[in-house]
Amino acid sequence: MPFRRRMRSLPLSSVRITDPFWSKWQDTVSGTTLLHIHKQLEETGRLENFRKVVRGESGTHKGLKFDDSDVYKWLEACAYSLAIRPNHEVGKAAREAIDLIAQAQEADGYINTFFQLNYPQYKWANLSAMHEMYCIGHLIEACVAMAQYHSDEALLNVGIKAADHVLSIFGPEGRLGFCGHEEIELAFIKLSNITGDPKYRERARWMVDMRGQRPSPFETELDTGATNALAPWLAGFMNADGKYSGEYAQDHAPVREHDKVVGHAVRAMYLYIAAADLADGQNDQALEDALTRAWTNLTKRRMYVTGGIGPSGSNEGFTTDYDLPNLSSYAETCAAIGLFLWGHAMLEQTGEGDYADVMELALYNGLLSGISLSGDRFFYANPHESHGTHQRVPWFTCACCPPNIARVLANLGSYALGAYGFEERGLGVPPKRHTGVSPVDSDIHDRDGHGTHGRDAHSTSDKTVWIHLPIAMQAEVAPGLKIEIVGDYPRSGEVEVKVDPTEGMEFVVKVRIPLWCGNVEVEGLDEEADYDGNYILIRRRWKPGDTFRVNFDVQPKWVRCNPKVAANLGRVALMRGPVVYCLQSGAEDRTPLLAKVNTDTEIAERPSQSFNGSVMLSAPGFRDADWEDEELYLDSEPESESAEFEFIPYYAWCNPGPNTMAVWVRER
Ligand code: FUB
Ligand code: ZN
Repeated sequence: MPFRRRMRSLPLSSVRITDPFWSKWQDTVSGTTLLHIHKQLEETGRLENFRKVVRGESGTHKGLKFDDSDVYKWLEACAYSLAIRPNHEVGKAAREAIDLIAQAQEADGYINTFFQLNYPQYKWANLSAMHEMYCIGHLIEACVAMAQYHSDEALLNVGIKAADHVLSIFGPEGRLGFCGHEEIELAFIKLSNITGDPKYRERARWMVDMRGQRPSPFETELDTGATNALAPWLAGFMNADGKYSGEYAQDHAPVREHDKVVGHAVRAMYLYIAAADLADGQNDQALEDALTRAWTNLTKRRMYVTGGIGPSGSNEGFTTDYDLPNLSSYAETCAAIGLFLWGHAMLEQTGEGDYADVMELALYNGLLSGISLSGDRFFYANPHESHGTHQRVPWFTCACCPPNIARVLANLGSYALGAYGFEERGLGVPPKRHTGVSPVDSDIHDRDGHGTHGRDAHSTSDKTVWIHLPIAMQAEVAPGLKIEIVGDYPRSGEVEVKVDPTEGMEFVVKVRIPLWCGNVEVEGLDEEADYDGNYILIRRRWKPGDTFRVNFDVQPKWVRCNPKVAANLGRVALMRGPVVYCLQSGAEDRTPLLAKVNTDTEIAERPSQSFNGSVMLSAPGFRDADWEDEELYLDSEPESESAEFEFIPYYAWCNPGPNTMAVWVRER
C-alpha cells in the first residue's frame, strides 16, 4: 500500500490527557524533570558554554562536542510541557535559554559552542563525528515547538537562520555533505511544515538520498587534520576489515538498498523517521520497500520484548539477528524513543496499526524504563536482567536521554490520536509564512477525493479520527468536534468513547485493536462495528454525545521467545496488555535468577497504587536453593522450594535503589 499521509497528529493544545497514569508522568515532567535537567545544564556548564560565546571567550568550552543538543532538547520539552502545564519557573528558565541561544548565534547563522569556543578553525571539517548538523537539527526542533505552541517567532528565526546557513553550504549546488548522526533531516521536514517553505524538506530529501552513495564524504574525511585532532578513533567506527564501511552511520548503502538495521541505533531510527515522511505521496516503491524491510528486520529479529533496541554498547547499536542478551543489553533510552517516533512516522504514512503496536510497546516499557518514578533519575542503557549492580543516576556525561524522554512524555498527547480530512484551523499551528504551497496543505487537498488508497472498508477520502492509544483524554479534533475517552487503559480494558460533534456529522472513527489483545468487544452502537485490518471501524453520522464502549482483553499472558535467542532458552516473560513485567528482589537476593515459574496455573492480579498506578501480578513456581559456596558442580537435582512470585512492571524496576531483576525467567 503506497505511503501517503493518512492522518495528522493533533497538536498538544487540542488534547488534554486525563488518564491518571500519564497525567501523573506529565505532572512529574513539569514539576520535577524539567527543573532537574535545567539544574544539570547549569551545573555541568552546558548553558555557561553559550554565555562564554556571548562574552567572546576562546578555548574554554566545557563538556562534549554535542552538549548544546541537550539544551535544545530540554527547550523542546519545555515548549510541550508549558503548552499543557504552565509553570513559571520552567517558563523563566526557558526564556533565558532562548535569549542566550539567540545571542550566541553568529551573524551567518552558525551556532555550536564547542567549535565557536575551542575549534573555530575546524567548523564543518568533519561531518561524520562532529555532530554540528545534529545539534542544529535539535535546535530547529526546539524552535518549531516554541513557534507552534508559544508563537515564538524570534526563536523560530534563530532556527531558520541556522537552517539557511546549512543550506548555503551543503546541497546539490554546493558541498556534498550530511551529518554522521542523522537528525537534521527530520528537523528540516518539521521546519518546512511550519514555515510552508518546501526548501528544507527538499534538502532533507537530498541528504537522505546521498547517504550511502559513493564516494562517501565520510570516507574522505577519515584522515584529515581535523579528524586526527578531534576524532582520532573515528576509523575504528567507520571501517570494517580495514576498509571503509560506513555501517555505523548508515552510510554503507543507499537507503533504498537497506534490508536490515545496522550501526548506531539512534542514528538509524532518526534516518528512517525522515525517510518515512519523505516517502509520503512519492510512489517511491524502492524507498517504501526498504523501510518496510528494515522495520521487519528490526521488529522480528532485533527488538527486545520491551521495545528496547540496539543490544551492543560498543557501537551503541545493532549487531546480528537474534542477538538479544539480557544482562548486557544496551537498549539506550534514546533508541527506544527513536523506535517510537519511527513507528509513528510509519503509522501516519500507512495507517497500519502494527506500527502503533510497537509504539505502544516501546512507550510502556523500553522507553519509560529510562526515567525513575521520581522523574530525576535515569537509565541510559536499559538492562533486561540485573545482578544488583545497575542504578539509575541523576545525569550522564553524555546526557542525550534525559531531555529526550522529557520531550516525548510532555508531547504524548500528540501521538495518541490521528485525524484526517478535518479542518485544521484553530489547532495551534501558527500561520505559514511562505507563499508557496505548504506540504501540509498539499497533502490534505491532493488526497481528498482520490479514494484509491483505502483498505477493505475504508477509503482515505473519509474524514477519520484514529484512536491509536485509547488512554483517557479530552480532545478537540477540529472546530466543532470533540472526543472524550474515559477509562484507565490498560490497567482496565474497559474504555468509553464519547464522540461529540456540535451538530450531526458523518465521519469514521477507527480504534486500534492491539496485537496483544485476543478478544475485543464493542458495545453501545445501534449497528455492528466493521473491522479494517487491526482497527475497529465505525462509520456513521455522529450526533452530539454519541457514546460507545470498547472492552479490550488485558488478561496477563506468558510470552515465549524464538529459540534462536540463546539468552531466553527455556524462559518466559510476562505481559499484561502492552506492559512487560519483571521479577525483582533486593540487590543481594537472587530470587529472580533462581525462580522457575509454573506457567500452567492462573496468574493472579492485584490492582495497586504503586509505580504510578499499576497492576501487580503473581504466579506460583519454585525457587532453587543457593548452594554451599564450596560446591561448584553437583550430580544431583538441586533443592528447590515452592514459592509465589510477584511481578512488577518492567518500567518501574530499580526504584529507588539497585535490585536483582529478570525479565525472562525460567519456566518450570
Ligand atoms: O551522539 C549523540 C547521542 O549521544 C546519540 O544519539 C546517543 O547514542 C549518544 O551517543
Ligand atoms: Zn540517549
